[in-house]
Amino acid sequence: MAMNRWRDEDVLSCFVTVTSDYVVKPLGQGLINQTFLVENVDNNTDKSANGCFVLQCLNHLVFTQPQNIVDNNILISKHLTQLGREYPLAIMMPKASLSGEFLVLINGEYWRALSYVDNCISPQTIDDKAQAHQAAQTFAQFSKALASLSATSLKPVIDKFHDLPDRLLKFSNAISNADSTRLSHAQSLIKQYQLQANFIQIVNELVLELPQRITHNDTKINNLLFDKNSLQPKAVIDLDTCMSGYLMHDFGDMVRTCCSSISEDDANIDGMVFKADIFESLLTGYLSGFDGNIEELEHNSLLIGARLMPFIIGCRFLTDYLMGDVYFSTSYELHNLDRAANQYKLFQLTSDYITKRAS
Ligand code: GN1
Ligand code: MG
Repeated sequence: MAMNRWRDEDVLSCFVTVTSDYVVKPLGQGLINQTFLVENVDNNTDKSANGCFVLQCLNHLVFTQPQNIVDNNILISKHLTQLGREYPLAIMMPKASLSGEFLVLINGEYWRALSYVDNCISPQTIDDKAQAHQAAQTFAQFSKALASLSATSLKPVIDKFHDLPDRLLKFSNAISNADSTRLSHAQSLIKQYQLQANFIQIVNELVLELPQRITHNDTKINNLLFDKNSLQPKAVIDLDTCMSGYLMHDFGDMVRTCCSSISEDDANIDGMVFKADIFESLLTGYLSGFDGNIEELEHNSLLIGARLMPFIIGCRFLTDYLMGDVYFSTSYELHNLDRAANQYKLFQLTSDYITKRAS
């Protein structure tokens, strides 16, 4: 998807003086915001040094207070910068508009710009244990670096984002209000989710004790950049949902996106296999990134988090299907239903593996 011509002009002219020097291309795979790379057509090889940057249109139906995202980003990037060599990764710096603003409202839409890191890849899957170890270690380093910033200093961007009781309430409201065709298509999957009362209780009891941290909250593997040549981790990106949370959510989302043999969109779920070796590497990598700075309860919670994230996100896909696809981008009618079935299968496979591992 590309921006409309008029939009290119309107938006670009807030950030650069000669708009004809730049081209705008879609960037990344986000389901919520629209992200673009603004490339300087003056063909220099190092894009980051050549005035290239990332431009993002924030979905203000999802992020009802976009200013909070921007304020959080400023705080995080300042804090990480102050850490100097202690934080070894590249930092996504907010880029001000020509009039000095970090968020601009253009034709009813909110736009912001960020620095761009060139010569990187963001993988969709991880097949290699060493890379899994590195990826988990990198997300852990990110949270560890932010441990010296108070969790309450960040503004909440989406209320109750990974709150299970709240997601279940929304799920049950969606069931009550769904149209009959969608409800009948979803019926058997709804029953499966509803059968998990024991698991839900375990999570509800756990969160009463867990400490709040600054977490990333969207640790999909494609939210990490790796250097194209050295394949070393280069940056943690997509800080939109970075706020107060639990480490088990971050670890769980990594497992969710690295340990399934198929993507979250794949409807062929009979072929799904849980990658146990990748799971073990993620766990050791994550713990090593904290270098001992993790409480015992948090450590133990990681195994619950690995089951929780496919459960919660599957439940959100199913809720959205029942509501008529109002939240996640979809490209066909059953897309959210397929995603929900996929995530439920992953929840089952992860749970089976974790049970087997404990015995
Ligand atoms: C959304 O937009 P994206 O892809 O970064 C969602 C995440 C889900 C993910 C599922 C703000 O993230 O919570 O895990 O889709 N982000 C929001 O692919 O709802
Ligand atoms: Mg995201």
